[in-house]
Amino acid sequence: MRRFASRRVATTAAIAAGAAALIGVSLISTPSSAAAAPAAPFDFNGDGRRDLAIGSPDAGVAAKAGAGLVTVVYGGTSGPNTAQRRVISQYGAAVAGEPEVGDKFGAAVDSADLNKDGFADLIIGSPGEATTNGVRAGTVTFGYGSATGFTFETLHAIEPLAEDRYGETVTVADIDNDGWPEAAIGGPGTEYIDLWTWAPLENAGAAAKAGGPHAKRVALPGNGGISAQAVGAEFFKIDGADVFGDAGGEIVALWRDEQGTNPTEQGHVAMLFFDGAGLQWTAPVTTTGHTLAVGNLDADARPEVVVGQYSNSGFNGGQVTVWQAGTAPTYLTGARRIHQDTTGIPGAAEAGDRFGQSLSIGDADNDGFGDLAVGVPGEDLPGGADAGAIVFIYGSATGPNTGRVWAINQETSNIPGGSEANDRFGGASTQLDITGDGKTELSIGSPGENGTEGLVTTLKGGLTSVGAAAFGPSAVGVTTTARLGSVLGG
Ligand SMILES: [Ca+2]
Ligand SMILES: [Ca+2]
Ligand SMILES: [Ca+2]
Ligand SMILES: [Ca+2]
Repeated sequence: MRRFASRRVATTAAIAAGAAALIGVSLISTPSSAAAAPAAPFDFNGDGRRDLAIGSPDAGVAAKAGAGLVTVVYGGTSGPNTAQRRVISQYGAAVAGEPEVGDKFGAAVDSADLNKDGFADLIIGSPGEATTNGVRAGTVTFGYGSATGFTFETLHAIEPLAEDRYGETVTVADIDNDGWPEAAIGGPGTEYIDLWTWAPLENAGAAAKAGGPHAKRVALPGNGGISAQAVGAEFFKIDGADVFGDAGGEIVALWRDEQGTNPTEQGHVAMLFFDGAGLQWTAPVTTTGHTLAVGNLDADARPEVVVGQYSNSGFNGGQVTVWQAGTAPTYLTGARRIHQDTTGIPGAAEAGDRFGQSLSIGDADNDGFGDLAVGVPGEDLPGGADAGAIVFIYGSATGPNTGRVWAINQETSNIPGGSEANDRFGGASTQLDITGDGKTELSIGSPGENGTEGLVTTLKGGLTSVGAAAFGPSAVGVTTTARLGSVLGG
């Protein structure tokens, strides 16, 4: 595990810093257009249909292995429209920097209309990017949407350090409920989150709301005997949602520190919130887990927090834990665990299934209850080992309804392709209303399809396999090393 003696000083200094650190392209700000109605997340061209943002951090670009790229496929009336797309990388002049081996551009993607101009903006993490501070310090690129494409701005952490891997996890939430979303950026070598916003939290209510992005650093909370400075995350995930049900958003953080009693599994979940005067953390809950999703599975006032633990050491084959929003100090309660030996869940729990490696929440049938897609990319099928599957669990008034579950794989009728060894169908998923009809489509990544090519499969809202479609890298003009579907924004 890494430990940086300089971390304490750097973190303290950075909290006092407020200026955006810029590299490459010039700052872009459009305060005059801020009167437009904000676009929904992932609607980059503002046409009312969500668009797919697909990260390919392992893709080679300009002969640089693992430089990474992002493919945006715009939404159409019948699903993703592969004829209308943008391929984004550091090759060329549009995005600052150059493709370099291991940049991992696209390792994380998320979206919000950060500048409120009516077009959703794209947040892209490049955790492998070297900066003047060292290797794998990491950067984040904002792509500002428009009717015709994107303009880009690349930023790094306030005080980046080697091995921070800044940008390996990104999310959005309007944490101070002022109508301006905050973009939150973290990395597994950090003990902090940077919040980037057009409206500084300190200026709540002030007239000067534009002119960003501005950054503010927030240290992770200490936990028990572990000081905040000693928290060195082996991994780090963040997701934003209004877990408190009070209109302002919270940022849920899941991280694993290096001093737990079981270092390979010990992790923590805590939520960052704004109390009107400043940022606060809830008391961390100790947990195991590696993946995170937040969404409202029971249509009450507050979303659920779902953590996936896909290793074998907690429950053989993996499991997910669903928490209800609760009261102080942790604000989480009623942990419910679901795995493949749970009654109603298809399949059987087997070592290496990786149940919970990916999680997404949408509302496929538009009944108000969020629906949970659990990736099982290590599931063996007649077509081969690690062919992979999705277990789709509909929501209900009591949360995930294990009596209404659908197992989806490439042996399911109407699903394109066939299940083959190492396809890893379900390695990622996202649920977005791509067609604009109110029902979310389920898009599934198979990063191991045809070796390094990968595949993205989209099922129409409902949910139904009828009319399901899939595309690989050649259909969207990207390299056959893309492992398309490794990362799906949403
Ligand atoms: Ca769109
Ligand atoms: Ca925008
Ligand atoms: Ca805000
Ligand atoms: Ca539903």
